[in-house]
Amino acid sequence: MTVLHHIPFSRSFRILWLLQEMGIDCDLKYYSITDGSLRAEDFRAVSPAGRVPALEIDGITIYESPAIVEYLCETRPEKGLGRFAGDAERVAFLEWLGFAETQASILASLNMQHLFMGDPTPASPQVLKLEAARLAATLKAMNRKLEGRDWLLPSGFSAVDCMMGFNLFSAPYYVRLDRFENVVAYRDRIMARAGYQAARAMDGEQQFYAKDFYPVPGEEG
Ligand SMILES: N[C@@H](CCC(=O)N[C@@H](CS)C(=O)NCC(=O)O)C(=O)O
Repeated sequence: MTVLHHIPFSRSFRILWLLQEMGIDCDLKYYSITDGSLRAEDFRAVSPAGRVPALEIDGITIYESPAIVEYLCETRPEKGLGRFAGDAERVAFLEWLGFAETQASILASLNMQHLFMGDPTPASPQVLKLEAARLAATLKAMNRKLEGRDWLLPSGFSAVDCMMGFNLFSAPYYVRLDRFENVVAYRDRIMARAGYQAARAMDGEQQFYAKDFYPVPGEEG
């Protein structure tokens, strides 16, 4: 049986979504960022850094979302969601796999500072401003790349859309998306996909965000 170690609305959603796009059934094993379950010894045996996602499939366990994505694409080439060595889009595919984590690491930093830090160590407004600007820069780059395209790769939907697309559901808590019109249209296309909708139905309630938007302190107006 395929088992995805999962936290709703976290990076493990990328894998849940890709599995749905590929038509692979999975069981979900749920964790929480705050209840210590990621620090348990038995989970460390699954994911050494105590992070999700981790995926049990084909008799092995894999952690790190880009590695899982690459493995699923390579072992299921008939699904058409990978771009392999020799393919004209191989380099772009690899770049987006890396870019997804560049962008997600900024989101993780903003999440940490806005949601999980507090008294007695409130986050620095300067750092929050810098991180929001860095996130906006990644969205601007995406917006440019999406000009005249439906999906990140010119040939059509691929696994990198699951990697990058996931980030677009956290980014709007920190940066207004409306100035990135290609990104907004892309996000709408994502939400219309049956695979995305099936994954969302399985995902579970998000427990991170209590507000719709987290402005830079002092720039609330
Ligand atoms: N590069 C890893 C990052 C995984 C990661 O940091 N996941 C977060 C959830 S989005 C997590 O498990 N955080 C728990 C923690 O930081 O303690 C991947 O893409 O799989």
